[in-house]
Amino acid sequence: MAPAQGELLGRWNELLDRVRATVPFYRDRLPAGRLTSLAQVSDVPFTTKEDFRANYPFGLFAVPAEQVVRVHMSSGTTGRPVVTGYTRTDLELWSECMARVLGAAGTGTADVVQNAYGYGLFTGGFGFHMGAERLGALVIPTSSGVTQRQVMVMRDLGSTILTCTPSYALVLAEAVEREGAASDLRLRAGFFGAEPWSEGMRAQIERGLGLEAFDIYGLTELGGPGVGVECTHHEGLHVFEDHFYPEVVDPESGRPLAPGEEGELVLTSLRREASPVLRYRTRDRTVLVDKPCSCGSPFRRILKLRGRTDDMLVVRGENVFPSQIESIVLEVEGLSGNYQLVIDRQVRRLDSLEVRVEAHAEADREELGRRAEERVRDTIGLGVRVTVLPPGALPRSEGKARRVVDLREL
Ligand code: DLL
Repeated sequence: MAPAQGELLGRWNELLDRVRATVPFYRDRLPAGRLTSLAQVSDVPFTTKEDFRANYPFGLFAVPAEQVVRVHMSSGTTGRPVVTGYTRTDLELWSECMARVLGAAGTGTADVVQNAYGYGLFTGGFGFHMGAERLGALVIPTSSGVTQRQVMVMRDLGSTILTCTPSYALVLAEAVEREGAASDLRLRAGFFGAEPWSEGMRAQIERGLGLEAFDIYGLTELGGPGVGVECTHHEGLHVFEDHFYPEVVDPESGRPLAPGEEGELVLTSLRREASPVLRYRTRDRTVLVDKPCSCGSPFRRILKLRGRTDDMLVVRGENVFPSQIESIVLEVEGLSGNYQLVIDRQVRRLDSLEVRVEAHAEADREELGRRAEERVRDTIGLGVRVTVLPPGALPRSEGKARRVVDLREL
């Protein structure tokens, strides 16, 4: 059940007391006193990735080292990694959230969960593993990669649920097609997240693997996957509000936005013991929806994430998000979800954006490219070059895909 306002306020105050007593970083910056209404949450200072880096590795931990039983890390592309810790209770809470995630597709003891998220420092592998075990499903910990073996396992062991990044799901779909294995599969649902993906990509994955695709969101700073998941209506992700307090703010001013307005997601972990985090600026763009969902869940939704504020490309002064281009290009019949955006600045020192995208099969690639260019121009008013490549021409990813190649020397 989603907590009532009074209960939430109690949790906030308990959290504030706890971190003031245990984490010098929070003690020094939090306002004194207790909150008397949730409206005062916006007076609590934000926490950022830079704060995690500045307190690397254990500076933000709120329990003595003896109580920490696990850490996970995310490296990102630059700088010090983010470290997050778990007590035994944290692992329990996390596996409870992950069981709920998998429960969105009714996962149970009869299911065979093929977990192709990476095991290791990345939170994806272990998170899904614990959730599936908690539900009593059979877990196959394939981890990511070794694509041919994934297909073999899927077929021979009768996997019913697949968990991996959406870009890797596409790679698996291609492999299934290559091997003509589709009719031997028992897959019925998949949980895909860890990177932005569009509705067009969902359609390709569902078609290629014969399953219902659920979007799942989370991040290392908040303990990994399991912040929220779609229900079978697929109209946004329900945030587990008994564990996480979501807000959407204006990315520039930090001002809280009303439900329905698009901005940056800010998250607070209400219960984590080892690594609590208050008002974390996720840099992820979404909309908070406070209308009830027809599934009857008490938890509010965030709309499918639209990319990160720091992924925004500025091309000739226009703001463009890779996921926008992805959805537009995928509306062109015959193009696949394997794409890359290449930005360069050569001709008369103007930025150029080239979309490299693969065709599904033999096709008139020039004609497809022209159609995609037209559609991008009509939708966002930006002139781009679309180069359509034969199937298999672009690099494949086993985890998060690298979508943007920036060749500008800025
Ligand atoms: O990606 C945790 C995770 C694992 C989520 C497995 C879902 C499934 P990080 O490596 O710390 O953690 O990356 C977190 O990935 O801030 C988003 O930018 C992005 N991201 C995660 N889930 C989604 C999603 C894991 N469903 C960062 N849609 C986040 C869009 C997502 N972006």
